Amino acid sequence: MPKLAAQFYRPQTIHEGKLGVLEPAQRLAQLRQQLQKASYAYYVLDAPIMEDSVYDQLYRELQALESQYPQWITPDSPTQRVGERPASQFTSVRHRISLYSLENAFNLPELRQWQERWQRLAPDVPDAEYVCELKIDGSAIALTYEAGVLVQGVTRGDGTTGEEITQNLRTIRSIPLRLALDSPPPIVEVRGEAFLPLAEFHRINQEREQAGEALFANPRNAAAGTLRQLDSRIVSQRRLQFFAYTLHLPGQEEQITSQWQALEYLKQAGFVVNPHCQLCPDLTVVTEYFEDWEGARQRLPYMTDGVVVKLNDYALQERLGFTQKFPRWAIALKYPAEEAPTVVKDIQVNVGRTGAVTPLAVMAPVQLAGTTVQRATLHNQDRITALDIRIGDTVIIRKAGEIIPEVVRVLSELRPTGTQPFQMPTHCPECNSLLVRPATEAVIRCINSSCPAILRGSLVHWASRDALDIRGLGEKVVVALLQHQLVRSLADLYRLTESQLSQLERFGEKSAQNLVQAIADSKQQPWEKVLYGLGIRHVGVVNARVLAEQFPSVAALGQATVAQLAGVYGIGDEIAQAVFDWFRSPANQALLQDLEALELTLARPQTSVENASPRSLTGKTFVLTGTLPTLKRQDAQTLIEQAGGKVTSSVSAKTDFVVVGENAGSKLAKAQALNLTLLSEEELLALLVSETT
Ligand code: 1X8
Repeated sequence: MPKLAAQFYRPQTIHEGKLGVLEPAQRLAQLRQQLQKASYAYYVLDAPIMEDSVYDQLYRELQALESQYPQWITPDSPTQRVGERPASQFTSVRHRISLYSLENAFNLPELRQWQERWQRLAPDVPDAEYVCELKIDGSAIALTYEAGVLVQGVTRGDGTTGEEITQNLRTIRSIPLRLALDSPPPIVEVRGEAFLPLAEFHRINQEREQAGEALFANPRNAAAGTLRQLDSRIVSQRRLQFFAYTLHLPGQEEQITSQWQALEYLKQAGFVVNPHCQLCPDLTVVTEYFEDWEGARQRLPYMTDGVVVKLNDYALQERLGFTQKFPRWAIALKYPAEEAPTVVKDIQVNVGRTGAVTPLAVMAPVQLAGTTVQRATLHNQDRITALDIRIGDTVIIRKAGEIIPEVVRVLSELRPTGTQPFQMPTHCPECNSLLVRPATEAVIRCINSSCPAILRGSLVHWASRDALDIRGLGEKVVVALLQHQLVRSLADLYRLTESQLSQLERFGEKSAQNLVQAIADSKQQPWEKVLYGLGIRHVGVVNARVLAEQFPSVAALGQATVAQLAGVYGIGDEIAQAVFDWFRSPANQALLQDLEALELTLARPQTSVENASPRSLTGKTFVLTGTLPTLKRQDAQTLIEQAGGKVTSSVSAKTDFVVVGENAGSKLAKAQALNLTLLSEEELLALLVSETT
């Protein structure tokens, strides 16, 4: 067992000599029990009760006794977790009760359709309680206990027949070898998911990399591969874990009448049940659970790929029964896939607005996390070389959060013949200057300040949504403007005329008019958006907002020293230096003078009370529940955060405000029980306005 810093439990017998006054059989039983208790406290309760060295000593004593009296070794003895000599192969076992797979729903409308379908079969049930559980991305396992002792563990297999891997499963510390029940039933079957925590997955892959072995593609494959290891000593070195979620108690059906009770029973019996399960009074609360976990699951130490929604009541489950393939009373509501295979059709080299030269894979279009993707960043030459990505390769791409998708690995067994390793160019594809690689960076750069790619990128960035938000000024129009030499700087945009724009291909009178208007309108965009639009290195949306708040005008920001800049909360030395340097460039000074003359907003409004007390929602905690009349959840959250507030997913006594929309569920009930302040959308907006004007 790993090191503990807990209060120590020292069984007295340890100091009484090997056997003390006990008979060997009694001592064996006592040791088993003590070690089981300690192991349960450590692995299941996460609350250690015994020091490592004590555990080890008792364990060795048990081993010694067992080798002396092998006829008394029991299958639930802690020594049986270590793993045995390799098996030559696994035996196939027919499941006593089939393991069904779950029907999938890929969005909330499909969830509602499922509800409508089961309700048609039970028209007298208006709506029912559901249990929501996180869908763990691991391997499904069925465990059989006879008289409370683990006798068999089987993989899911095809649902009818699986492989007997009892010896491997015994190595999993969160699987009890003996149930923690006083009078265990004659037979129990428990199902659940065996999985590898992410940290353990990375550790195993690191070891494999060092040993020159093939890497596991993901934690699910690593868990499945580990469970099918013939040598259970290897299994015991990989810290698999187990969450229990299904209980079968043949002949004792009246004892447990709902899934929620079953989870409770499983906990009592010594299993780990995923702590994030929730009993939901209706489908609206199920929806909230699904939405809340979409983001929160990214912070869990294991992989999940959706939510399993089950009707809680066993009687209703029984009434609905099964289709050929699925239970009708449960469904897997999946989060959009974040990884998908596709083929690299080309590798392009892009020059960004900072001069950074980045390779980009152009791929066959593929659905990923709910959108169609055909480009992925390849980062830099080092990354391409490490993964050996070539044109023609089949690759796995991944999207994590808002970031552009990236290639995570190459399926080299699918590589066509005649491909070549990819090499980045030595000269800029736009202006043919020699590219340089700064000593401390992995990127290569074009350092020609008049490289057309830099101006193009700056213009596209200036017009983008988070910057000046100029509708109708996308990449294609920017390219056309540059080709016709209509603009040479950001400021030139504000001198464009309708007649100039009408020269451009596919530009009618109306669209020319609209664009000129949109550009003129952008002069009203606030100082923080202009600052972001300038494209200073390291100054993204958040830093721009922070800086614009601290420095009320471009003049104030331009005069700030590096130390003053770095003194702002959230602004590090590197950012401070980048801002300082940007203002020292004569070209940038000229640009600012130009923009000022054109009357862009380069300062905060003078009269606003915002200057006196901005962000007065600082420290306030909000919870959103139900559907708001006009605002999307994300928009409401952004508004609150912009005003300095925090949005959390669960209601507690620490919550300051609960914003309540239509069909609000358990969160509303809890908020009322806690006597918290409830707000409608209208009241929220009023609060935001009164805080900022
Ligand atoms: C599969 C899974 C289920 C649960 C969690 N993770 C899974 N991978 C659960 O019910 N908590 S149920 C299930 C199945 O029935 N195929």
